[in-house]
Amino acid sequence: MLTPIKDYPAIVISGHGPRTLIISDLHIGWEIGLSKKGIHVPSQMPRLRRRLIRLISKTSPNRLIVLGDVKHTIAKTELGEWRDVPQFFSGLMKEIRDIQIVRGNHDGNLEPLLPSTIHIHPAPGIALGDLGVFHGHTWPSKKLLECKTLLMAHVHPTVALSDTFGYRMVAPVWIKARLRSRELARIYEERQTKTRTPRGASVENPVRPRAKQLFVMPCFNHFLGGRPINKPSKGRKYISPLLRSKAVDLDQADVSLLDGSFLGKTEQLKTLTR
Ligand SMILES: [Mn+2]
Repeated sequence: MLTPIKDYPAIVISGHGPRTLIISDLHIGWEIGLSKKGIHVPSQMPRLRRRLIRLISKTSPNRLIVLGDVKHTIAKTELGEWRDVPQFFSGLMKEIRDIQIVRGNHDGNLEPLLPSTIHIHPAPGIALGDLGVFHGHTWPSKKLLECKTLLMAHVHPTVALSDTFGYRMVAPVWIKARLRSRELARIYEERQTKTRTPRGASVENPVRPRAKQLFVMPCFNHFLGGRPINKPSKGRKYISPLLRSKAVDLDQADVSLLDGSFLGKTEQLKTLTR
């Protein structure tokens, strides 16, 4: 069972294996990047950690999964991250022992910063029963397509609503979209042919996706902005191959705020922003 936690960008998975709390996109150290531009903000890590500890005591999970982008710099590691990332996790280990990470695009060279008990899974994701979870900057693994439901992060979805006075409200949202299994199968067969099969040979294992539904989760670091799902962004495509593909019906996706209120379909919400 999937239970989004009211007022938090977090979801609890129960009913199969350990009760699991999933969050994503911590981006620890984003404020370090700001200081290079002359904007000095104290480390926000302790506040992020306090918020997560509150969430853990509220939901009592047996396992925590961070769905990618633990730190903010991409390949290298900033000096401040050498301090903040280990401190974040050592504080957290006192609250919950089973912590796992699915690698995001910002998680290069993450291993030296983490306690050795934290397991890092590759970016194409892991299956938790019938739910496949992955970060979203790469395609999910073929195995994940056999899960009924997929959950990704990475795009930090928000909604932007503006009125005639020019005021604009931007809020993080959950997205629930339908997946077109046939289109998914076609894409994966094409990829399989390109990468492994010698030319002319038939595809050995046809892909039979069962995945019908995709959830896109909001970013845990509330100091960061996001991508308004309902705002056309001149020529800029989604930074996620799955969301860019025809396998996802994004216009007909359901959009909800963190408190659970359902706002409407993406297509309708496009008329409410400028
Ligand atoms: Mn990402």
